[in-house]
Amino acid sequence: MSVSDHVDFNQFIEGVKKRNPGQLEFVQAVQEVAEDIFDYIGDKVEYHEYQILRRIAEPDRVVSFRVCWEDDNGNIRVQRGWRVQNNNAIGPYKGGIRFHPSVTESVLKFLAFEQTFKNSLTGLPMGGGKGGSNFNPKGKSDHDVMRFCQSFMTELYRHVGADVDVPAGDIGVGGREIGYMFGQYKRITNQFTGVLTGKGLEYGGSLIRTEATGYGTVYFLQDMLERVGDSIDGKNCVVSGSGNVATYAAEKINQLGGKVLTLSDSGGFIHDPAGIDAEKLAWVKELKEVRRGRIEEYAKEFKGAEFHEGERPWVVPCDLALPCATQNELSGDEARALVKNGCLGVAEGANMPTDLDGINAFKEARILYAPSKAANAGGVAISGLEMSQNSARVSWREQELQDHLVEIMRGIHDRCVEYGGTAGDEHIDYVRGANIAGFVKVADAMLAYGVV
Ligand code: NDP
Ligand code: 2IT
Repeated sequence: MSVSDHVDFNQFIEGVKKRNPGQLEFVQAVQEVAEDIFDYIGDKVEYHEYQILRRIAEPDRVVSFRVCWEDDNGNIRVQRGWRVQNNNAIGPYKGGIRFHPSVTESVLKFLAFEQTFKNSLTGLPMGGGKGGSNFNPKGKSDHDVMRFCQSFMTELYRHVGADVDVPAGDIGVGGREIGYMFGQYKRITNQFTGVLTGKGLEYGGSLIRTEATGYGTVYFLQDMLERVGDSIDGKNCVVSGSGNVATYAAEKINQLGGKVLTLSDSGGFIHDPAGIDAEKLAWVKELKEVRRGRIEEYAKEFKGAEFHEGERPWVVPCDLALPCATQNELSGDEARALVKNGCLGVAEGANMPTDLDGINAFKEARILYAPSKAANAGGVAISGLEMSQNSARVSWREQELQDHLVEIMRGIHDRCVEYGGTAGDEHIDYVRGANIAGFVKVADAMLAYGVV
């Protein structure tokens, strides 16, 4: 069979669109990866013959279920839950759970697809999965959230397991929710296993898991800057989001001598020209984690800061930009505005925050641009080490884990350089590097298994 017998990129994408009607986010994620993979496998007959990309872009299974729960006022509420198990060629399915009203099957399929490549890039034995619900935790009491989490796990427990599928947190799912879900899993199965990561330290969690995604994103940015003889020190940074990833990315930027100018939430962004230092960041963490308030309160608390309702922070001139909130939060026009204002590096803490037009704008401008599957892999990497610790029934020391995180991020960076460079050109296409490096390991494992 010759390569020319096979579908080309356009036919492939048309097929993905036809098979996944209305699933815009999923098609977007597949398209972004497929462009680079088709180019790479142009002369590699085996990958075509065994339909490897076609198979990775078709989840192993999508489980959808009803989640019924009773709220504080005695009302019966009905939500939809999902677990997308995308690919387990190189390890148990692994990936977060998202609770947000915007969750759809398309969103979870895009996240599980991306997770497959991201987990491969970490070098650890983890397949790709993602789950969640359209449940909105905002404004709900702890008891509401507990009853929802218990009901969610009452169905999910059949589909997960320490060697099967290991969920963790994502938007709307942090330590509180993981605790409730782990408690329910343990109650139903009578087993104490590493079925979830991001657990509390008292019951099998790992040190630095909370910090790992944000810290790892900044380490990746630092690795890219170092390669071109630059650093984070003295740089103005624009960060979006104000949750787990955003706050720990901001913390690490501060530690490395950068200045954080912005944070945001779904209501808008705050701009603090004086910089969001460690003390102000502690206030934000308390606002978000304990009081569960809105970022606009920051502008009332700190003099000189402004709140921009309903807007995104990319209009603020900066050296470095870190989108850390959600998908498609940075458009082509916003990418071009960042470049025009002198931005020299972007590292994505959120998953797929930049749309396809924006990605092309960054590529054309040849700035340092780290796509999410590479830049935010630090979180799932420490999740992988939480799984190792749980299996061995040990807890590693903080410094050991900090060193692992730095090393894993550097390893991902170097793999991106290996696959994303062009002879005679110093510039690295980190998007291409991440896509191909992530693909190769999964693809070769799939080839080893034959057609299954
Ligand atoms: P959190 O729930 O802790 O925070 C999410 C933040 O994003 C909040 O500030 C939230 O604002 C904002 N946000 C969410 N949805 C929207 C929206 N539709 N429009 C504008 N702002 C929005 O989540 P995380 O910090 O954990 O996750 C942030 C991103 O990082 C996600 O893309 C996630 O997939 C990704 N990620 C997370 C990892 C982790 O370990 N937690 C690992 C790798 C990636 P509001 O409160 O108003 O909703
Ligand atoms: O998108 C992600 O990588 C996560 N939400 C973390 C997944 C995990 O299993 O730690």
